[in-house]
Amino acid sequence: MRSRLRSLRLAGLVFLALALSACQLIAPDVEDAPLNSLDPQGPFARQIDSLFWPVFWIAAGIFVFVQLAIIVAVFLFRDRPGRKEPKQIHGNAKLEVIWTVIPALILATIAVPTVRTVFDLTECAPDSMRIEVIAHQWWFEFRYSNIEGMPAGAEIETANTMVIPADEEVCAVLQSEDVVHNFWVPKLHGKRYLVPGQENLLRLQADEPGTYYAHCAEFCGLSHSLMRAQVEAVPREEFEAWIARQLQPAAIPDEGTPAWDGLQVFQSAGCVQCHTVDFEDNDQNIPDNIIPREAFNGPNLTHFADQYRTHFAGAVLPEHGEDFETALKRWLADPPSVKPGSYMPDLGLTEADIDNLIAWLRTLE
Ligand code: HEC
Ligand SMILES: [Cu+2]
Repeated sequence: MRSRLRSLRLAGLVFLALALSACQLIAPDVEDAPLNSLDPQGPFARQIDSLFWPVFWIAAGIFVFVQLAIIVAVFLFRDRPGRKEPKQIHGNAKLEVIWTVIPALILATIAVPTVRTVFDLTECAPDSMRIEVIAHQWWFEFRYSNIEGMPAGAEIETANTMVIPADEEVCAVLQSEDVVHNFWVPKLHGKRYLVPGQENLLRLQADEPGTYYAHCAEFCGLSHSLMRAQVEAVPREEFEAWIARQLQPAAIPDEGTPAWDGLQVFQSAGCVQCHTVDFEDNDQNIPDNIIPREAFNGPNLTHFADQYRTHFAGAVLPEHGEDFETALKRWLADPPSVKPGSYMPDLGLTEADIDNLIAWLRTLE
């Protein structure tokens, strides 16, 4: 008896610890991962929310009713000395009909708004801005083309931060380059899969400017838990200014500066096999990428130091409280030690190489 009580208490403690660690993720003061799906900040998330609560309360009501009925039955009909067997109701047609019809009615009531919401959220508004979201192990890429203010044929590629205009519908066109991933921005919408060879649509809209956190929500390999992103909603003018900045090529640093040395390291250490930087004039001392970039696609670094690109490496660096430069040093020195399995290898860079690379990466605004 005593040992049973003890193991029961232990199980209770383990459960409590798990429950509390889950709350960590949604506690408002944990800047690291404010992934609260009960705090809608846009019309689509609100649509899901206003479906969730009625269904939740109906389910909660049924739960309480069933539990009470069980408790009452256990006490009223428990076996006592001299008690006869209670009346059996097996095969009672009236009762069978009642307890089939009531659940059917409840389910039908829930089904109507559910189906309506599901269909509503499937298709984007025809005039909404389309932004491609491409999942990679373990980071999200965002591509912009055919957007007002962009010349025909121009394309913007960025990573980790998806910049959108606030208070406007954006249609995220979801794709994957490798395995199945899932793009989840809890405050703006529910989860949706990114599937290789298929396009899925996700409607996103934020009421107010702000940063909305995202996370890959499908286990996709070793560093799945380190695959995050941010949606940065900004006022319309700022969005247009951002587009204009992104269309600018990178400047080539002055010779003899640390940034210039950093660019030399970038070209000689193999970085160009996986990373693109779009320069003003590709002939100027800049070799063509040796391997066609489709062979291995790493984040486009042209605007690595953009003001909205506050995080890198799947938006997990810098870690909470760490400064950007320290994190970047750590990353360049040994990526797989930060993200297990990372496709960016340890390239055996010297400390001087890393310092110069950082000096150059800082110029890529
Ligand atoms: C074999 C391919 C490969 C090579 C070579 C490579 N990288 Fe990377 N790099 C990647 C991948 C993939 C990522 C994304 C990793 C992640 O987030 O999981 C990345 C991420 C980065 C990032 C963060 C970018 C962001 O916005 O998240 C920087 C900066 C970077 N690499 C710089 C370099 C430099 C400098 C070199 C050369 C010294 C280099 N890389 C060599 C594949 C490569
Ligand atoms: Cu993933």
